Amino acid sequence: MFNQGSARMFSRCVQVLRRKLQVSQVRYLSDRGFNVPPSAEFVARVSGIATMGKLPFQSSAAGLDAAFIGVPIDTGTSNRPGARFGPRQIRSESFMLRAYNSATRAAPYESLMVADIGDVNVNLYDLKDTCRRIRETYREVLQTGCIPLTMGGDHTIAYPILQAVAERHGPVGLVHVDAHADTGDTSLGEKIGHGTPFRRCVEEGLLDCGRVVQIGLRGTGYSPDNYAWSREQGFRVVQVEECWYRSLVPLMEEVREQMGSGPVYLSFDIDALDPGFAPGTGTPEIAGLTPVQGLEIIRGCRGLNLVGCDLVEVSPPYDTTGNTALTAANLLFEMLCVLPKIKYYD
Ligand SMILES: [Mn+2]
Repeated sequence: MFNQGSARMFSRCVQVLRRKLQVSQVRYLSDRGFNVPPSAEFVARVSGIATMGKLPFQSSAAGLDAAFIGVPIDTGTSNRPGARFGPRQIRSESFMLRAYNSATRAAPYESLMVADIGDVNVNLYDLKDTCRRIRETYREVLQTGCIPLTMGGDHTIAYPILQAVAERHGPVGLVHVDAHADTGDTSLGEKIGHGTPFRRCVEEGLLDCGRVVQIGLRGTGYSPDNYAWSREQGFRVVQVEECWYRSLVPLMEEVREQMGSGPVYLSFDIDALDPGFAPGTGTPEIAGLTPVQGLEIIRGCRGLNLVGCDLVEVSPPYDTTGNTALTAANLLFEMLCVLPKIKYYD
């Protein structure tokens, strides 16, 4: 006979069994009611459908605190193509990710409901129409209160994403990590491309310009002061030479002060990293940041009021080892680990 007590016991046993068995392909919920990816202790790392971090896929952002979302375009790129394959390669390499951050002791899957919500249905033949599709998709995502963690795609996508973000939050602070300022006016006569998104954002009042920092800028320029326009807008520009040979922990203390408590968007172009570490990208520049400095920047965003993050410009055809996409997957996990309301173990 089943009384209430034994029914509870039975349900508890099923839960424990389910955790112990963890049959391949089965996504499960933890006792706490959050999505938790299956552990490679029990489910072969290489098995399963390639969602980001092996999280469940769901088709909308409803009910989520944060969502991974892909924007597979490279039609805005000026040099090497291939970033349209970025989201799927990042997902593939993300199978190495585990559930906890060993360094910061963040436990994202004990505090937020997270899933992979697939890709924006882009138009590969029309970049402006793609921007419209991105804007409309992000509007819907943001309406649910979900924080988007975007896998690019070339950097053009930051413009329509920030249009949707500013519509919801007002002008935002921006932590922009990149080899390039991406503040060009036009390229080949075109206003929309991966070298112009932040100029468009400023023109439309999407950024709180005193709360913008650009980190890692370098390379040859079209004029002696390639970053004059950024500085004129009130951006803080941290050229890569200021980053060489040093920890960026002190810089990030200043960045946190600059950002204050207002909403902040984090946009990380993988080409900020040295091409020795991340060769799979569209417009590489030598003498870049190290992966360690990349981690210091993202971990230094802990405590900010982050309302969205992206990791862009991974180009798998130039990523012969997969390490660029692997780095991108890890950086995206680190972004998840610094979102507001994340639980940390002491
Ligand atoms: Mn960029």
